[in-house]
Amino acid sequence: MTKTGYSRQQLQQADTHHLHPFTDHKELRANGARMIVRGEGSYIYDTEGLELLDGMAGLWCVNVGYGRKELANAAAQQMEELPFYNSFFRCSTPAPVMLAAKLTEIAPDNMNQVFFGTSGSEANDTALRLVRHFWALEGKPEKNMVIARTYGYHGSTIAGASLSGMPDMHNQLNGAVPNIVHVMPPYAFELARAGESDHDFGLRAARAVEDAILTAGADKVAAFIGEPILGAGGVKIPPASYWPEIQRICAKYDVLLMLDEVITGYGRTGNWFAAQTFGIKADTITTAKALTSGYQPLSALLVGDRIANTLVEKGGEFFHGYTYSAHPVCCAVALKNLEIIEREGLIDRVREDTGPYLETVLKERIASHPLVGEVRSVGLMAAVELVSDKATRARYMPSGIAGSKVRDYAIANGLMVRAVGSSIIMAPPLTWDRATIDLAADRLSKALDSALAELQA
Ligand code: PXG
Repeated sequence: MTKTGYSRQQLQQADTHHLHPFTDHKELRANGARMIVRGEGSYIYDTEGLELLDGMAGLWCVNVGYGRKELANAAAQQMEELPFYNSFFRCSTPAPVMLAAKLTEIAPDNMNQVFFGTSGSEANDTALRLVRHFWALEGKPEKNMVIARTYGYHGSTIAGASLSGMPDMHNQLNGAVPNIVHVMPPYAFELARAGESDHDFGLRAARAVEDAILTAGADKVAAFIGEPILGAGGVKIPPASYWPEIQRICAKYDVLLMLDEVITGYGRTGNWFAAQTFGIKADTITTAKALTSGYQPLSALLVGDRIANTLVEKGGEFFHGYTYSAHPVCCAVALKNLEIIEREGLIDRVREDTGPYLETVLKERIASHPLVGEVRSVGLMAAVELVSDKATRARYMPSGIAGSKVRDYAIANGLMVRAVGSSIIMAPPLTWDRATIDLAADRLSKALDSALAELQA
């Protein structure tokens, strides 16, 4: 029974009217969904009372953990005072105004403007429209191509899916937004050539962007978009040589740099933004998720001075906006969430303590397992690559089988993780301490043992 009095069976029955995101509904209806009914700290609980350590922070977002009364109170207070008013027609409300000011304080120096939406997908739609509008205002409307990457993820709206490089999504689009091209991702584990150093691979992956610019002609290319670390595509961490080379290429051909920090923003990599972790100077930074720790839907597109100055000085009205742009309740929760992150020193802790500790634990306790081909992490964002042969990096077949087995055993052992193809992904709340990391490693090790026994049977 849940707090609301519904049993799992009742909920699963009613759930047959609910179309879930990214789900095979026939399969779902055959098996039923796990019903999560409560969260507290680092744990979530289902209808059957199973306690799960949440290794995914909800969906890469609950950075301050569950059960924060302060966030509930911030929402309640704002709802009582002013549940909604819009930011159109020369109106505004205090919460988004103060939030925009706060965001420009913590963002890289050239980021002084913020546009709000309710999701990462919406923010990327805004970003795409904005960069194309920028070049039109600069008298170059034909400079409108965007270069993105295979396995990049930028959302599920038509623009988001078009920018994303997920083949399955593109197959269902039946008509993507025109003038978006995809180049190889910086995924050394699978794409580096025999004997190629990480450094050289990073340069080669970045130069795929230069090749695309030269093929199209620099006067046709508006921007490059990328996640600092590919998240949903499998926590693919670029070699250190990648981002400086991308930066050089963008500067050389006057191509704008759009960073998608929907996952990496707000502390995940040990700084407010991964732009700071990797030293990237961007023209736009898309953020969402952990801006409110997922307690309310909110996105913030940070806009750099170059684009903003043109928009303000030459733009007139930008015909773009959502009813819930700058929603006061979401913004009030975001302000309180950022206050908690700062007050508790969560980002410094990730950078100086728990991030390095997670890396050590993965290297010392997980990497040597016979199923594991590579472990990698930055801050509290990690991947474990699963292989059938460590030397050749061969995978178990059918594709993804090892990932789903390890994930299922991890859940059975009380650890929620996500499988992406042949890898296991973790992005826990930033509140995890060393003991919680140890516990997660215990549960993951056991899952690896059980999965290996089954795969070899
Ligand atoms: N950009 C990035 C980098 C993301 O990770 C989006 C944009 C879109 O945000 P919204 O709020 O519109 O979902 C995302 C979202 C997964 C998974 O399975 C990842 C996301 C969403 C759903 C599932 O890892 N990321």
